[in-house]
Amino acid sequence: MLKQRYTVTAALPYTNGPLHLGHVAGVYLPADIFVRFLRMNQHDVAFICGSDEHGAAITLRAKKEGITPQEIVDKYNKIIANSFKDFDISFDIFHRTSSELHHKTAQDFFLKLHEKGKLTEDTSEQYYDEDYNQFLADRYITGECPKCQNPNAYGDQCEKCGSDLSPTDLINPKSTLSGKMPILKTTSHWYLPMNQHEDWLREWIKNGVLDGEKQHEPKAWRNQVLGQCMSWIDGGLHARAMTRDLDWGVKVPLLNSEGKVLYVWLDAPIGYISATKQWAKDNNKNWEDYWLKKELGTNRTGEESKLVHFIGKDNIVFHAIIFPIILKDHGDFILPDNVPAYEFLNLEGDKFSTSRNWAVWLHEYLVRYPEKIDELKYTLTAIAPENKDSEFTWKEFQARVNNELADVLGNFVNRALVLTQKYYYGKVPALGTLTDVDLQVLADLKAAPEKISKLVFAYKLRDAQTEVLNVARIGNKYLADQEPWKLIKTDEKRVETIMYIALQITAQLSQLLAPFLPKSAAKMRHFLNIDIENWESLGKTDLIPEGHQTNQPEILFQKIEDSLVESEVAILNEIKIQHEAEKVADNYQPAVQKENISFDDFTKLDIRLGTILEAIKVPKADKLLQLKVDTGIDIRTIVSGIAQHYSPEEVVGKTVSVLLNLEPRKIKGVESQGMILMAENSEGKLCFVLPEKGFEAGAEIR
Ligand code: B3M
Ligand code: ZN
Repeated sequence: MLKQRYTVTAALPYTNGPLHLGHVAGVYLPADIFVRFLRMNQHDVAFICGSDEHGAAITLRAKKEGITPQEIVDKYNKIIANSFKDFDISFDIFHRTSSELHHKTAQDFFLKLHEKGKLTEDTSEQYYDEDYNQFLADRYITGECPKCQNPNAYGDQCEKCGSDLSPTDLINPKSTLSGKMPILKTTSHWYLPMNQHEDWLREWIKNGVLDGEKQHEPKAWRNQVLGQCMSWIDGGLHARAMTRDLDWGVKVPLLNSEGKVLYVWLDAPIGYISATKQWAKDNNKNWEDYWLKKELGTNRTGEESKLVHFIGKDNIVFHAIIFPIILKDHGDFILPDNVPAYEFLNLEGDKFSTSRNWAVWLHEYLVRYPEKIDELKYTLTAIAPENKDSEFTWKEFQARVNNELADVLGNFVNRALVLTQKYYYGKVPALGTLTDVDLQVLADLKAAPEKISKLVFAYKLRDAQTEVLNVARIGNKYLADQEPWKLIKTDEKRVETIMYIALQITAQLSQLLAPFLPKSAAKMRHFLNIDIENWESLGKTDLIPEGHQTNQPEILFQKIEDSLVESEVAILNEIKIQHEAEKVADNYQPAVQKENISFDDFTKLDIRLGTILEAIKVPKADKLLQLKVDTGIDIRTIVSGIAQHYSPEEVVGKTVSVLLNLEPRKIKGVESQGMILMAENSEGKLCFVLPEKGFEAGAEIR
């Protein structure tokens, strides 16, 4: 195959929070699979990522956590970089946009555009928060969306209807800093006149043609990406400010521009370039090879690189319209060959949300299940939101691991290797006469790599992974049909051929699997005692030759127990309950009496005094205490959300009011058999409802 150079980028995560499974499924994992596949095919790849450390996402988070933006980016850069490393995402570099090299690269880029007259300076009235002495752009301002009436649209975008907005479009604008209505004040900025770029963009995106030359294959772009781009362009592009009045970011490198920084969407994508520069410097490469047009540069070698941006769907316009305009305006750079954008992943029926803590956080998963990395990768690829939003549930995770990884893949590999140990002390037997079934299996095996390659190059990684698993299915069926364990008694020669073929299937699987499940593939190579990792070795029928010594295998995938699913679902339920409680607290109106109930209804409640005998904190739940309570009729366990009001020592020995006949339910894996009654004041403070002296456990309350 002709070798190609690739520059593959994965969206730079904002350092305003840790990564959750949605980020992983819809950007980083597919990018990693694609890159591992390219490397196995000996293509020359630079796999680039880093943290996006500027923009309102960062400064607003810093304000929320009460620490400086620098502290925020340092904190989350570390968490994010570590979780990528632990999850085995194989970036060539994970850089930072706070680095000096990046600031300089972004500033030079801006200056080049400025010198070439590609930016226009314009003065206008913009919203300003007088309490904070700050202009309000992007996420610093909210208001009602003029298109869909969403009351919480941002100054740059309405997340509900997806419209691109500017702060002056908002109805009833409000500062997110002071919460007040802002005033209008004059300021000047540099704008990118995107309206002047509609014609070439249309031709380039729709037909793949740039300056009369074929650049990319538009059919290879995802429909959603083409659709979103064309709807933007057809709706008419507008000039967009490329600078902001802020003190956090890359300073505008012009005279009289104090207090101004580059717009984060001019700054962050250039982060791909500065990261490549740093990587090239550290590895004796030439960054220009990966970014410049082929006729440019000094000591460049070979052909133009193919630039591929893996992103989430909310970043399409920035990567497929704005960044290409900037690259073309600059003049020296290649434009993306493809922009594989992912839809969103949901979690157990709801959107992932950092602010509502509705998430499975990658770094927490890695602490809880450090030995289950490939299990998560497999599931996330199987459900990746390639064409539409999709959903992660713990139940599906369990089913995918148990029914597919363990029962299909693991089972086949284990059978093939264990039988080889048993019959031949681990040595690959000889290939004898082939039957029609053998020939068919070998033909299927030969066809698989090409099929999978095509799917990978079409960015259909879900289907590609399914095809890999189908090879294991072929192997399982082959062994089940041929039954070597029966034949061994009657036809030893035939069994040699069967096992030879089964081992070739196993060896192919160890290669086909490598981009998707690198750790398991490495284990398989170890079982097989081979060290190749090369796609081009595939399709051969003698990947491991007769006489080759294999090793004793181990189980590849442990099954996922129900208890794991239960405890994970319980953690999420707890978050839901907390939310509901917060919602109730928000809507709490003590002055209004609830609807009347009948006396019969009341007598259904079994409320008594109970004495708390023991109390411990529930692990990983900062609001919960697990109590042992003497109710006068029994001693039972009750989980109570009072840990932020009382310490375990404070509650032991207290006699309190308890609702006994509340249906038992599991909280964080512990069954709670009742509820401690608490009084709550308007500030959300809790206290026990206590009896007078002399009243003991078991006394009924009615
Ligand atoms: N930081 C936005 C995001 O996380 C972002 C991407 C930058 S890519 C240059 O959605
Ligand atoms: Zn809207």
